[in-house]
Amino acid sequence: MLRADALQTIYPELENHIVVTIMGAVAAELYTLGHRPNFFYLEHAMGLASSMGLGIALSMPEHKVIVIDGDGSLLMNLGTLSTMARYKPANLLHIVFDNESLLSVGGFPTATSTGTDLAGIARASGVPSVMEANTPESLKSSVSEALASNTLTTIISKVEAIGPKSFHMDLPLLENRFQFKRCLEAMQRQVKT
Ligand SMILES: Cc1ncc(C[n+]2csc(CCOP(=O)(O)OP(=O)(O)O)c2C)c(N)n1
Repeated sequence: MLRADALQTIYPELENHIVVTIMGAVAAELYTLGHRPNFFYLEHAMGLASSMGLGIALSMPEHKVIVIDGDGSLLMNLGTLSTMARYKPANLLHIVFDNESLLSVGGFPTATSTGTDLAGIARASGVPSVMEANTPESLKSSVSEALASNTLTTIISKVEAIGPKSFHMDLPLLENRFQFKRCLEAMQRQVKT
């Protein structure tokens, strides 16, 4: 499965929720499908999109938060699975696109290419719902099921190590940051009124 196709298939599920992605290829792919003020692309801080998503999910329990992660990023911060499982926010969905590669910096193979099983690690960390979805259709149904279930879920999706031709996004990090913060504040105000 191509990650770009997978993203296109689940885009309707993403667009009305808070979304935090890792940097590089997947950020550019989502941005190209259609940027929204409720999307934040966490540049530079590899491995921490899930930590940021966890913090938002805990402080905004009325809203669903979807983290889009990569295998290299998750491998750099495996402790995030234990921390997510410890707090178990029901409104957090963690999608990991596993291309067995550090695609955004040249395609060096990661440990999932030599047998590391991220779904197994997520289960053993205590994440209450772990799914594997390797086709666009199964990913779409897994995402719908996870969002309806109100249960912390990690979905591991194997994808090909193919990214966009250009990673250019006409949205500087600071602009994205301020826009996203204001969007979240407006969402919070709506809950209070
Ligand atoms: C702490 C840290 N180390 C290294 C980098 C450089 N870097 C940016 S993207 C990336 C690869 C990310 O791999 P993965 O999460 O598997 O996503 P993919 O690029 O394959 O979509 C690396 C090593 C970084 N941004 N931060």
